[in-house]
Amino acid sequence: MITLYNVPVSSYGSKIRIILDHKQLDWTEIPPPDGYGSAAYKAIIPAGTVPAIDHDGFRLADSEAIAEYLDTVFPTPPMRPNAPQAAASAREISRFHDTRIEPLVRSYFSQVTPANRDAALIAANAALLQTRLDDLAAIAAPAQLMTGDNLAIADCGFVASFTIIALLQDILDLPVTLPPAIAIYRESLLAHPDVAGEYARYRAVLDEWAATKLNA
Ligand SMILES: N[C@@H](CCC(=O)N[C@@H](CS)C(=O)NCC(=O)O)C(=O)O
Repeated sequence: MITLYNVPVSSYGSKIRIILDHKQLDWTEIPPPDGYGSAAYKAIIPAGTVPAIDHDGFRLADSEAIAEYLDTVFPTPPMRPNAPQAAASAREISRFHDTRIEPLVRSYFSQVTPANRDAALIAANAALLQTRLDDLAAIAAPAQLMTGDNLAIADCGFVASFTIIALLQDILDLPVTLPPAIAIYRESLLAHPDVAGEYARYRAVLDEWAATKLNA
């Protein structure tokens, strides 16, 4: 049995939910007791971060570690290429997302509440985010998905990030444009049958979260 510790709006959590569903695993989700980072949660998951899993008593944090563990223990359908160079390139893309794109996208969360907005910060971050998306277009060559036709670990983090970027474009007029190849990739990814359900859930949760901030 797999228990996923998660909070609804976590983008790394969304990445793991897609993998669990794609592999058709039995899993349940619970919130971290007293919230992430709490002493109660750290007694279970010492890193204190979400997502984390408990698989029959084996506990693990960090979305990339969890993704690779799940793909090793439940290898069907495989979510990493076999060939060493293709596997390493896929991991490079996944790490680029997790370390270069997601943290930057998440840094806008504080700017959603109108009273907290800092126009100069928004503009500076937008220029950096545009650079990183342009870098992604140079690093990756999606066809249709990151590693070909099949859903890979390298795809899963982008679902939440694309959703957040669209929200920010909408409410902050964020001057960021997806490079053409990445825009085409986004359409293929969000339409994938094992992604569409999580995409709809995440979008609804994010919209609800944003509505509370916009009315704050
Ligand atoms: N590298 C981690 C990052 C996870 C992460 O930053 N999660 C956030 C919530 S979305 C969190 O738990 N933050 C708690 C903290 O920083 O103490 C992963 O991929 O799982």
